[in-house]
Amino acid sequence: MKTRAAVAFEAKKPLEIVEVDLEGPRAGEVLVEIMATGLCHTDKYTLSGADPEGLFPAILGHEGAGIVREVGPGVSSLKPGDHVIPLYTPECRECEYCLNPKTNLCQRIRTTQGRGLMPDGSSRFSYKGQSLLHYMGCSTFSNFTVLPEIALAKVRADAPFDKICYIGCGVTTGVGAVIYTAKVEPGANVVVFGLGGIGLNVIQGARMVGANMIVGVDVNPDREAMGREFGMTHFVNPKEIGGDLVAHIVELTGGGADYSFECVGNVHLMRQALECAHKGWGVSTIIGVASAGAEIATRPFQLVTGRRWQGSAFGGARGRTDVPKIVDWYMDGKIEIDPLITHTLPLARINEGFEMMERGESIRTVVLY
Ligand code: NAD
Ligand code: AHE
Ligand code: ZN
Repeated sequence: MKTRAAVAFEAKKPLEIVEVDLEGPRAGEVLVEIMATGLCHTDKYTLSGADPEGLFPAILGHEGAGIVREVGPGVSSLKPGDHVIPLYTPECRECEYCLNPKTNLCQRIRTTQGRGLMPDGSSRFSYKGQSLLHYMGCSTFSNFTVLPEIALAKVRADAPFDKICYIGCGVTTGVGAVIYTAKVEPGANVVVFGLGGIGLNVIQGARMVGANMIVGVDVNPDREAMGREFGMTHFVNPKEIGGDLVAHIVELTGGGADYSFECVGNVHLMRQALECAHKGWGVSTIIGVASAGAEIATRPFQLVTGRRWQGSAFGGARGRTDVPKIVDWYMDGKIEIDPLITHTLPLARINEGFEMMERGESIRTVVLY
């Protein structure tokens, strides 16, 4: 079939909206009509050329929601008409990783996914006879896409696509990092570095579990108002405090954060986030994706004296199990999504969404098909 897509032909170049060819689903695969997709900072990172797994030409996008239109042979858990959210972290429920309760990182199709291919090692997309690569197993910047059955969460049919697409990455990553990865307890003091599409969801996750202080750190003063709306109790702009940021946060929190989160992708902030964690027990979680070649550093004494450093991918969520629950939380009013979607655009204007992200004007832009 033909479908409209925003294609990344090369790194650092705007996406081009063209009609591409899409092959139907093979065994274990599903054809999905994407109804809406969010623009995540990770798409921009890959387009920048800094991602070692950023291969071109490709169809980017990994934060979508849509409807199953056709299933390939052997697909048993989904049928045409089902509403779904694509999962860049699949859940096969059979691999060594899925069977270990300590991780959400299903590895069943990780190798081919990282090479921009379907599990059988081929692509379903092409343009003028040239093969186009998939991205993060999702390629939601195409109106129709093909995914493995294990990379789709079935969700309730009354949830609006233009909001729940954000659960495909940002919401789950932020809220999940608090609940599933860090397991923040009621009464904890939490510090969040970076109040963008991910950090604001960390804030609402911390509010949801009953955190005490929720400190937001951002160089963009415009982020303070939204942070407070989502439960932030204190705002720190590093540009405005005189002196050392870590010392400032340690003092503000009465000894350091019980839990800190880095939601920017900056290795210097990762260090500050670790070092502002409380001596003896503070846990710092890295969410931000740093450029290839970047490395983190700290004095090992920071860890010897009881701080712990960890990371979180897709909020530690097991997609097919947890994503439908997070959709319920949204529909039941337990978490908010609507105010974070600051802009909507048609596919033809998708590049404007990345420009607004660059200028710090948007939290989330959603493309509506
Ligand atoms: P975003 O651009 O919406 O937000 C980034 C925020 O960081 C902005 O508010 C910006 O003002 C702030 N910031 C930039 N430099 C800063 C500094 N020096 N000090 C303080 N604040 C600073 O990005 P996003 O969509 O929220 O994504 C954030 C990061 O998380 C990215 O690196 C993205 O790739 C990553 N990410 C990781 C996962 C995962 O599963 N681990 C999932 C999604 C996104
Ligand atoms: N390909 C990059 C790493 C990108 C990365 O860390 N991705 C996160 C999700 S970001 C979503 O916006 C992730 O889930 N990582 C685990 C995994 O298996 O990819 C690089 O630098 O190589
Ligand atoms: Zn993302």
